[in-house]
Amino acid sequence: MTDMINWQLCYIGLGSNLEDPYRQVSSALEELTALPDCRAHAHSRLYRSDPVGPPGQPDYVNAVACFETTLEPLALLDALQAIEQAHQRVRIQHWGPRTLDLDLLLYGNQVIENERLTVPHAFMKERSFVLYPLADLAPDTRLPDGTGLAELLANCPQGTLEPINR
Ligand code: A4P
Ligand code: MG
Repeated sequence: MTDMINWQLCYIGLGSNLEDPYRQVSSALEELTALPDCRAHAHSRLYRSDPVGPPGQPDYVNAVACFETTLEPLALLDALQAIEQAHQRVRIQHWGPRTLDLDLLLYGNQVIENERLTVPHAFMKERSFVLYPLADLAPDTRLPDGTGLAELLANCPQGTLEPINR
């Protein structure tokens, strides 16, 4: 029988710069694999990155995960925010330090604009700590507007972003 369920391929950006960021990101990757109605998980290498935003913050650890899901976008956001909460994320400051940040980068080929969700993620086109991990996973990615990842990478130097070898 044909699989009538609508599986959507989604990409999640993970970031942490507090309380053992490598451990925060590693365990969040595990927790993503345990989400209901999701399958075929993969993730990038973990990267160390300089903080974007207010100065004086610790370095970040960033990664990108992908999986297929039948969760609707807002249900997926709820699930991501529940994982953030479980990491006792404290929202002190916009773009400030955080124990775990999970951003929905891409959801299939959809463009989503509502009060809780902007997809593709608003800043993903200009953030090396999103684009390079994404290239580990899916170098041929195209955004819904047709922009190719290769073109975005060409305009976004890797700079000091570096994969972590552990
Ligand atoms: N929201 C809207 N669209 C989305 C989406 N696509 N994914 C809404 C997730 N959430 C989305 O987010 C505020 C609200 O955004 C959510 O309630 C959701 O409804 P937040 O994570 O609580 O706020 P924030 O993180 O302070 O702001 P923002 O704009 O999400 O910041 P970013 O873009 O997440 O950036 N530097 C390095 N090196 N590495 C990092 O990972 N991260 C940030 C945060 C800053 N500097 C960084 C890094
Ligand atoms: Mg965020």
